Amino acid sequence: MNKLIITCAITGAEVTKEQNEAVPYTVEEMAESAYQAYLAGASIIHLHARYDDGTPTQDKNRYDEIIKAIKAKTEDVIIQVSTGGAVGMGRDERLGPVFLNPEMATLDCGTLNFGGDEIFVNTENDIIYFSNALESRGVYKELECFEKGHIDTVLRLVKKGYINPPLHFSFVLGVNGGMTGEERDFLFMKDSIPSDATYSVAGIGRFEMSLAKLAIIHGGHVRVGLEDNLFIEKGKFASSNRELVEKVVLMAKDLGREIATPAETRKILGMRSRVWKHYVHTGLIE
Ligand code: KMH
Ligand code: ZN
Repeated sequence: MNKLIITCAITGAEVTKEQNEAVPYTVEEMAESAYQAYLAGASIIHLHARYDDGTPTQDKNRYDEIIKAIKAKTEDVIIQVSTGGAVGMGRDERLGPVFLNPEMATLDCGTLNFGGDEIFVNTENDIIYFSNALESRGVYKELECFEKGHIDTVLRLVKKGYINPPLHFSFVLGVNGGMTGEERDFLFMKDSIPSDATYSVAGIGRFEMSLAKLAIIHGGHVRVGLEDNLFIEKGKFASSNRELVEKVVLMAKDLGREIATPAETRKILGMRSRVWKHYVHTGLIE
């Protein structure tokens, strides 16, 4: 079986230090948390920016600081910036980090309730707008699908030429308002994408490790991290992002899957390295 790509979603936009003090906010906390996750086996860091007080931001300058701090510890790791940002942010605000020409970014593929009165808005035109921005800059897309209808949207937009291969999906399951994360949900999602597409699974909360196991068994890839889940086991907080990655690495070892390095990840996903090198050598690109 192919090697396992582990993504670590180190902080997100919603979880707080009040919930788990290991959630990183500052540039140095983010860089260290990303580096430790990388040392444990993560080849991709899914990145949201925060200010020091924890406020989420899509400010490209803040992203630039964080990315540079991570790259100072390891140039190797793949940075995947979020274009989802936080609920309520507008289209252009969310696009901020894309102006850094990052190596990889998320593309959220549909609207969903996000608990309480929150709605995470991704209209068809939003998706097309983000896809154009990413493709025109050569930024590798990860297609975030929170339920099956989002996959159908992607496939429609592929047919119309608005989204182009390579198609790499992320099934984000277990969000309050999205599809849940039972085995049948995972199988339905996995069987709904084209056979030459790749996928990773991000289980929210209690679904994180059960879905990781299913993805490892079925040849998919895995995302873990404090953005998605604050616990290492029922009733026990995770002490770090590294601890969550280590748990997946052990699981993969038990199940006979080797872990992909960043270089192997680039090959498996069909990524080009040109954009990343350009970023590293020149920094901000307007
Ligand atoms: N913070 C969520 C509203 C993404 O990173 O692309 C959206 C999110 C998805 O986290
Ligand atoms: Zn995210």
